[in-house]
Amino acid sequence: MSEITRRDAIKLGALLAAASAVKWPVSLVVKPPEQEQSLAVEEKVPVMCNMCGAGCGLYFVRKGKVMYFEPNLEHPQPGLCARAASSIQLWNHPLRLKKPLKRVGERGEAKFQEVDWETALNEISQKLRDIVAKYGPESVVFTYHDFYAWHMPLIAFTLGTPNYVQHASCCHNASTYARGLVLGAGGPPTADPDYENARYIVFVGRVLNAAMGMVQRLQKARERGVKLVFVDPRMGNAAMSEAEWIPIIPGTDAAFLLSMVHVIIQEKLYDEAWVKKYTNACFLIKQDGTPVTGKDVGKDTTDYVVYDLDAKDFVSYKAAKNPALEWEGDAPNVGRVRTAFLLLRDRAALYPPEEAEKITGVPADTIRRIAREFATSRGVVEDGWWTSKNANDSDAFRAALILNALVGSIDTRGGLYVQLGAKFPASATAAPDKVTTITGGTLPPIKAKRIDTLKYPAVPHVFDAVLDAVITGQPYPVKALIIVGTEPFTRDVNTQKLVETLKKLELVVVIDVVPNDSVDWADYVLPDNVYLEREELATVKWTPHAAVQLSHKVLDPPPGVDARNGFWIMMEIVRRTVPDRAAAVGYTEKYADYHKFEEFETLVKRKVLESLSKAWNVPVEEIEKALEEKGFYVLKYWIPRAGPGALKTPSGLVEIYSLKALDYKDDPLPKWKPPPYKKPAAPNEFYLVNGRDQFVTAHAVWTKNIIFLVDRRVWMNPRDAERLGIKDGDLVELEGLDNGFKQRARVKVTNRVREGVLFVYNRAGGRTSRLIAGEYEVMREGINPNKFTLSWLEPLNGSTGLNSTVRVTRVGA
Ligand SMILES: Nc1nc2c(c(=O)[nH]1)N[C@H]1C(S)=C(S)[C@@H](COP(=O)(O)OP(=O)(O)OC[C@H]3O[C@@H](n4cnc5c(=O)[nH]c(N)nc54)[C@H](O)[C@@H]3O)O[C@H]1N2
Ligand SMILES: Nc1nc2c(c(=O)[nH]1)N[C@H]1C(S)=C(S)[C@@H](COP(=O)(O)OP(=O)(O)OC[C@H]3O[C@@H](n4cnc5c(=O)[nH]c(N)nc54)[C@H](O)[C@@H]3O)O[C@H]1N2
Ligand code: SF4
Ligand SMILES: [Mo]
Repeated sequence: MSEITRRDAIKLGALLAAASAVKWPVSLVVKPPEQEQSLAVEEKVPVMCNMCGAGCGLYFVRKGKVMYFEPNLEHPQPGLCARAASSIQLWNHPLRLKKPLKRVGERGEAKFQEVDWETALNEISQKLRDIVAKYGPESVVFTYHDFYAWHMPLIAFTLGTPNYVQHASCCHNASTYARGLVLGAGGPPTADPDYENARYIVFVGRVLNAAMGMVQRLQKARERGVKLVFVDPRMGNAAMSEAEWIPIIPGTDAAFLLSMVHVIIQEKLYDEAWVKKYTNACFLIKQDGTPVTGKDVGKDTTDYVVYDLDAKDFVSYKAAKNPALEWEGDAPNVGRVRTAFLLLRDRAALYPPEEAEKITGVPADTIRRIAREFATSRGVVEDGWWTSKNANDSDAFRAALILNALVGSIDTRGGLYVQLGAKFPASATAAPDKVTTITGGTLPPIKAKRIDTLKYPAVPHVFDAVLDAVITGQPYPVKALIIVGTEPFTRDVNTQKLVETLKKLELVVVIDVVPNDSVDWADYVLPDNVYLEREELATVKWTPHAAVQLSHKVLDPPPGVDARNGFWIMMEIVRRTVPDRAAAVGYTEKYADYHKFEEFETLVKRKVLESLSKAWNVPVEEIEKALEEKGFYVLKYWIPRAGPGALKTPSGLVEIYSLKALDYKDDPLPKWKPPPYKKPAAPNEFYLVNGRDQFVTAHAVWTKNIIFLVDRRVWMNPRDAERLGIKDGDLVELEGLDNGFKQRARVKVTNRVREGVLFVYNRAGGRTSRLIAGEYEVMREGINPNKFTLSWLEPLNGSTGLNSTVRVTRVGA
């Protein structure tokens, strides 16, 4: 049997409506007409790859029964990497979740019985009704990652909970905090190097084999001879050709980058005019750390003031003709004041290269050379994606942004762009007086505050706060967890605490496509569509331009797989729990009939398109036509300029001295803090770091091509191996220095990892689900590095520490 496409599905819609006894989607799995089996019949439909969070533009091509992908080369972020190419294997994966499952054993035992959708959804909703009645809707938490991220506010607010808590504290919270403080920008794609035009790029803890659009843009820069520097305890694949690798001690990046700041200031290698014009370096700061305003010094303005060397007076920073960068003196009423630049200079002076060498293990001469090369070529320091590694990383990424500011590399050619933003509307917004949804519905306000930002106010999506609430009942109880397309066991810190939480919850639901580790702990497992089986309208992430894209639905689930669209699954759970609220947002009982759901999706899509059309003053039809035919639409092109326009910082400028940090009672300047895990002290104690490469991936680690390419060994430097008498391929046991957790793995001896450091790929191995079977059992081999961690989180932004330290014992050949 073969499957049919969306177009066929539309044609079939009428037929199906007549055959009311037949339930979608099973009935859609039909044999296509004979002539369509011919390779000559070609269909080429744009889709957005979902095999990692990058969302590249692909074409899904079908010639008869042959299906494959091509890159969408005109797309602002053209894709197609090995993970994308293998994604068809997720669709007809032998371990694919096929029917809703209900737990019959203990949590963790993975004993289930198959149930039908009605039973599963009704039982879940019955339980949720009890929980909501007893503890309030806020006791229900959704945790998720990329899948349905846009839909989450609508789903959660309709249920009445503010708690949709993403993966971000384990991903980008450190750099998001930094971007917020220095640039007033948001998550990783909101700023990134202008790769095409870059002259010199410093990557800190980035492998870059993630997000093909970037790799392709970078290729253009490579052809022009850009210099690439990878600061990383291990050498990733991207660092292997025509690049410099700087093996650094884990968790010391802030010291390295601040030392670069020191060299650049000391040797006057910064762009003084740019710094004066586009940053708040000239702001005058009082002894208590707060900025001087006109009012403070008796002027007729509430603006921040600078010292104007021409006027020889305190002048609004907006009006100054010749602001002083290095000025210190007495100001009326406020006493001694100094420019922000002088404070930065003094902070960076704590890290002269010789001192930084002691912290980072990078030779002082190297730090000096990189600083000089970077400044004289007006380079760019990449601002980070997965930056939650040591629970001290936000300072590193603040320093990275300051380095860019010092050389005038923000919103300039070859510098860091600040993304235009597509003005994509939210699916729902919670205002103090009411909730409004994309469908035009309104609901009473959400009373409870988010469980994460109560504890980590600066950046949301800190899952550890959910665990705390489950275990302690504080600040309010959390009783139900719905895990959607994300895997807390390979995602989050502190596995013991996660297990304790999963045992304690009153309801655990997992919505996934394959048996990830948390499936074993679920009361109900609900099989979702893979991305090729649903439509998705989204922004284009990794582009400076404002652009949107449409991923078309190209497949139905294969025979025997009764998967449903996760948006429907969640809306149905919500409707069956709180029918009146669901009706208020336009989601009524008629959508219980799954094949009517497309109407609701179409309504939502229409509203988004109308909103975009209004925001950009482009006809809906024009956007729609482009999305249908090419899969994307560019709303506005970014053009490099001399420096950024008004930023969303308190001053509107690049804030090398962060005024927002003062609101959080945080240090306005970055500094290096030692990471929270125990420092290796004995000869057999190591840092354990982890990361990615082309063949290791979020979402796709399950596909067959990838699974057998992945390296599940622990990388060890030859000198360490020799010292410990360990040979390539030997079996070792790792024991967490902080939590005593033990796990065994084989060693790969390679000089691609710094001495004293071990490296493993995250998500590649150490899988535990009892439902993993057959040749896929190889996924059990190797290490899950997260199991060696405790709840190490940065205050304010909750960025976690996923590196750790371990003791190594050889246990066999
Ligand atoms: N192939 C692939 N691509 C992906 C994904 C995937 O899973 N696989 N996931 C997507 C997602 S969600 C994200 S966030 C991005 C992430 O993409 P990146 O931000 O590029 O993150 P990683 O690829 O994990 O690279 C982490 C690197 O940091 C190094 N490292 C570890 N600790 C330290 C440290 O203390 N200091 C320094 N300087 N380096 C350190 C590791 O050795 C590793 O080489 O990739 C996206 N694309
Ligand atoms: N030690 C360590 N920890 C890390 C990282 C690291 O590099 N090292 N990286 C961190 C980062 S940057 C991130 S983003 C997180 C990522 O962590 P997760 O968000 O957990 O990402 P994945 O591991 O890719 O899990 C994705 C899940 O989605 C499922 N899935 C795939 N397609 C679909 C679909 O269409 N629908 C549904 N419902 N499910 C689907 C997959 O089967 C898988 O279970 O991990 C973080 N944790
Ligand atoms: S980089 Fe990520 S989104 Fe892009 S093609 Fe590869 S897996 Fe897909
Ligand atoms: Mo991530």
